[in-house]
Amino acid sequence: MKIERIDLYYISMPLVSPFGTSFGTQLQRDCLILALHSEGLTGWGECVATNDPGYSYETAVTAWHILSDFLIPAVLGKELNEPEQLQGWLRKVRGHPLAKATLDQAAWDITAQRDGLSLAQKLAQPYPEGSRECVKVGVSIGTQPSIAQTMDVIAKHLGEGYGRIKLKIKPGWDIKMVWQARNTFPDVPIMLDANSAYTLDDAIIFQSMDELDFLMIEQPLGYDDIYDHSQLRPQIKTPLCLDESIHSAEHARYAIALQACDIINIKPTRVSGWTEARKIHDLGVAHGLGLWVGGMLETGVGRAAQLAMASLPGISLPGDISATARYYENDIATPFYLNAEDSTITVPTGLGLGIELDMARLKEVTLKQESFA
Ligand code: OSB
Ligand code: MG
Repeated sequence: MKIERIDLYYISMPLVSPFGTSFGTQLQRDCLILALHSEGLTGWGECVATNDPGYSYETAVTAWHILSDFLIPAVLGKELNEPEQLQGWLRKVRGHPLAKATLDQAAWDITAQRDGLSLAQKLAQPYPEGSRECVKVGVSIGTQPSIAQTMDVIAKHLGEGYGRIKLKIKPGWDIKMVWQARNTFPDVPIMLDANSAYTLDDAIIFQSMDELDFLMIEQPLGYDDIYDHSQLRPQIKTPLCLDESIHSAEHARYAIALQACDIINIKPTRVSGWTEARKIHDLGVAHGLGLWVGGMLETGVGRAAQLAMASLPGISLPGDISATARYYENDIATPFYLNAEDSTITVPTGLGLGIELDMARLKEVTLKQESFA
């Protein structure tokens, strides 16, 4: 498939409620949407870099620059047979995994469509078990103005049918809040995400949570650290999960060698895409790690691709992949719904991502558009 044309959209969409983390609060989500055209088919990708460099050094603006000046020129006109070829073409560009993953997603989508497969089926080809029809999901709850409001938001999402809750923590918004959550909801699977807000000197804070039976603590230490996490892990009972500091299968290998984590949050977007995410999946399975698929408040475009990743057989824990209504009132693609009876979302079965873009809505939220041919 010759890569004939690529369209890039910079979009901005209002979130249904503000999302607070240790690096800031978001009311509006900026991201990029990419359309890759070949042989009458269109593959879609979403770049999850947002307007500020809080989670990653990449932003929607740096991703636009890296995509339009380097990555798109490196792939235009190339003959795409399988999506695994793509990373070789992008290798000259150091870093910028979120920008690279945008093209990677579109390449997986379009080749799955060509093969007459859903993205889940295409990703699952190496595994005799195949992919799952439904994936277990939970909801990630941002920091709230008060502990009482946090308990209300947890209760609301449990009422909607979510069976696993993730709470964002940061210094000053941790011990009291999480004790209250455990006391109020003694049987609910709860996990914590610090988004790199602590240092090794804070070990005592995590030790004070040892008896609270949390599923995991995600990325407590530096966004680029692996070593200090390996020092923290034997000091605490709660399983340790890495998010921010794993950018490749190589990083996963370092983390395994250092015994720095029990669990990896696989965000395909954070590791340059689905090819690399599957390598981490395989490595995690081989070493007995817990694995799950995280999110970045994706639109339906990114959400469909998260669901396909989460359908792979080694994914063992519920993902941060909630129903569309938890993020957007009016999305740019087919909405996803929660199966409330078992806290799952059904993986799309259509070709590729298996979604339909609402082009009118996409235009409405687009701030900037450019085509490359
Ligand atoms: O650390 O997992 C994270 C959202 C934005 C940036 C980072 C993270 C998150 C989430 C939300 O936790 C997950 C989701 O529901 O998409
Ligand atoms: Mg995280």
